[in-house]
Amino acid sequence: MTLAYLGLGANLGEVEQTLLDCITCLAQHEGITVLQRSSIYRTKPVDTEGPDFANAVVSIETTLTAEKLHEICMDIELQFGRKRLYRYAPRTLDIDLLLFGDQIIALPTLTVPHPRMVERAFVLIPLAEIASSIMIPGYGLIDKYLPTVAHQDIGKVILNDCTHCLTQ
Ligand code: GSY
Repeated sequence: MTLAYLGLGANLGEVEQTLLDCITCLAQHEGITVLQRSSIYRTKPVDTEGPDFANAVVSIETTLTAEKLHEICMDIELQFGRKRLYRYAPRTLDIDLLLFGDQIIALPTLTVPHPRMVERAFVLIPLAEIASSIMIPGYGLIDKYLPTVAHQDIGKVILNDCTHCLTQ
């Protein structure tokens, strides 16, 4: 069993609902147990175009390998209508495998920890909410990176009529 963290993002469509539906979808998968969800945050696009994003991070426990989990995440992105038109196109759903236990993975198709996570408030702030002082393999404690993203524009979303939240 491996404890893993996934970063969720969307900037097309009903973005908050998409993230909640995505979590439901992950939880229905054999070999995946969703443990915690961070708050949902509204964030300005970084290295990409289009409207503001909704972002969140979830922790899961999984019996799957990192490669299989990554494959399932890409399948779910497609189910939610993601089209890879060009590298940084706006997207209906993006699921990033941020951390997979204490593993460091460098495959042609998968790098874990996610290579840009320590530069991004939309990853670090929700991650720190559910895993304060987590150790990022190869990088060190999250605390070291939080001040470096403090200037980035990010705000918590208050969900009013959420019927299937794990935590609000
Ligand atoms: O890597 C996730 C996709 N993505 C995002 C995102 O989820 N949120 C924000 N704010 N900017 C982003 N740029 C990219 S690429």
